[in-house]
Amino acid sequence: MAERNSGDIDDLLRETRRFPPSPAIRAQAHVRDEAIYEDAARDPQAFWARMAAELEWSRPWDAILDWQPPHAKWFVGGRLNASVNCLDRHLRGARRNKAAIVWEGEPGDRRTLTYFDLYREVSAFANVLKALGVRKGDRVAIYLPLVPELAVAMLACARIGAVHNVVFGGFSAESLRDRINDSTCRLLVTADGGYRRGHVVPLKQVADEAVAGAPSIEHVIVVQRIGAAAPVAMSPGRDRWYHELMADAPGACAPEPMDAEDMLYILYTSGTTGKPKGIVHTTGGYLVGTSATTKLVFDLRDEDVYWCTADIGWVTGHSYVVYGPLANGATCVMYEGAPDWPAKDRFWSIIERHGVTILYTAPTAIRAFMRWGAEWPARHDLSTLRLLGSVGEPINPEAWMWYHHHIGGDRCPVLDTWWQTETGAIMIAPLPGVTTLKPGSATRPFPGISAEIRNQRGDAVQVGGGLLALTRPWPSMLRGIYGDPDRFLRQYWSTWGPGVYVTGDGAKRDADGDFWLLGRVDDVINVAGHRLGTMEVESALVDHAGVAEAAVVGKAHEIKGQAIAAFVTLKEGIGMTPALADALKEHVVRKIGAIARPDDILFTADLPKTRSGKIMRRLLRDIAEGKALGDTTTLADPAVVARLKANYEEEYG
Ligand code: 7RM
Repeated sequence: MAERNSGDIDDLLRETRRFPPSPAIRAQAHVRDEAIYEDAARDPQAFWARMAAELEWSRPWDAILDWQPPHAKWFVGGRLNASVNCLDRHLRGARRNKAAIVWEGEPGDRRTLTYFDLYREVSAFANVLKALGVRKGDRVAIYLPLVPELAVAMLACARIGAVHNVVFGGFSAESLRDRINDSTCRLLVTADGGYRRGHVVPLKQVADEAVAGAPSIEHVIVVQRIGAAAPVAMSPGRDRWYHELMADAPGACAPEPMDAEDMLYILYTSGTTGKPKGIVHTTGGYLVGTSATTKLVFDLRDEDVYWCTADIGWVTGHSYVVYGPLANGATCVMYEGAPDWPAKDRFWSIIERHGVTILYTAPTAIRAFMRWGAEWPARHDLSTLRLLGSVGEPINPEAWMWYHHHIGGDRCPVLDTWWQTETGAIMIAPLPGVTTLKPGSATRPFPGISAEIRNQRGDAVQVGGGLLALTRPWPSMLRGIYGDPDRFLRQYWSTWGPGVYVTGDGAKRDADGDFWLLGRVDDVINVAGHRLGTMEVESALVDHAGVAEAAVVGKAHEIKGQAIAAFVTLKEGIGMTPALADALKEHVVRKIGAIARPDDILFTADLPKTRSGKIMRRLLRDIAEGKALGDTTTLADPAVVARLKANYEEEYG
């Protein structure tokens, strides 16, 4: 994928086709005209209060917002329980017997849980957690494949007021351990394994390694996903089987009435240092943000079969596989495995089999489908689809058009949705009944959200490029970084004063007022929709005994959006061999997880540095992408970079 810049977008805009909402979409949409934007802009708090009123509260709020920049409290004094809003609330009417989760395992096994089934399972597991000593406010780590028990465990925590800390099943033992320790979790829920491309991922083994260095863990609950094919060691007294505990757990559990501002979960995400940040989300505002955006962006109706393909280990799965859709009483498809298993039409066969109406996926997946060819979707009946969504990275217009043409057809709007772990919910996206779409643009801020493009001086840019800022608080905003209030202030609220949230993304606004996202402007990279810090990967490399110094950059990649390129200097006497390059890649995988495996490793005697010793990543990016070198005048030794470029081209060019 070609990297985006402002000039490209000017060219694009001249040629871009516009897609106004079709009469069919408009006729049925929840939102059909601009009034919602105007009302929300006139009084954003009143707008959010209307959205909040659609949830069930056990105590009404006293005030909508208490804003002491950058600290916000939403729905002050209000009480509610997230699991009640996702489950109990739907049991009173016809949704009681509606499918909540339609799940497919990678090997082809299937399970359907109705809202009543899910309610019973969640309540029983809430009782299990309580019996093992978990109390309100305690942290529970969850390290599972994409099985229904993952949603069950999250909602069970929410039911009793425990704080979940879900760790993506692809992360290493060390990453899991650090995330458990940072938030001192009492209990871990894992599985004997998961399936990925026909192989068993040994989650329990990794979990054991992590827990060996995590003294706060008292119990490990193990879901039996694999069984006899993957026997696991159970540590007596510490480890318990999920199914055994559930066998005699009562199926009703009184929900804990939570303060709107009580913590719902912590989710770790990469930042600009080597240490991931524990993003804190609270109960009331988060649920308001996720439920309102799910309903209005996806124009959700009771008959929909909704599929967000994200793993629940990422924020997209938290907000748009679990909380947003379940709060709306939706039928949610979940799929455990890879899109090309057993063949490259797995997604399309799932859509056909379950009659999926709404598909929400990532540009990386779409670009892989493009590469595999339109003959794969063409084998299936995709006519049930009526809306398509995209998230995780900038979507290039070619991918947007392919998605539109080969998957959605003319009847489906394609909705690009921009947001972050920190924002909790969608911030910039079209509303399907109202917004004119442009391939490659996330279009406009959701009602009640106020976004601006700012230049380095902090002035708002009406038309043109700059840094994306959010200039008003919103209900689902992060409330902090767990255990690190200073980093919260410094990272997000110090550039333009405590009332303006810094997103870390570059963006451009066109003459129609539409937003075009350009990617990160900091040392965060986005590999296949997964967020990683260059410093994290550098720390993993430097951890290897042979490495003296490392510099990591993201380079444009046709499918993954970005790939990792690492420049490494070795210690005295260590040979620059291909075998060592491979060993370093494995070392990074072991330290962080497979998502962090570098594509390229280039050994070098020196790294390009400024006279003050700062590594110039910009130049390394130019080298990795085979571009002409930018300004090198601030370098201590310009010859270093010229040599490096020549070597890189020899190796990878
Ligand atoms: C939801 C999620 C957040 C970062 C964000 C952006 C990038 C996400 C889009 C996008 C362009 C999009 N959370 N990003 N969505 N860029 N258009 N529609 O991905 O915390 O993991 O990552 O991802 O750079 O800052 S995340």
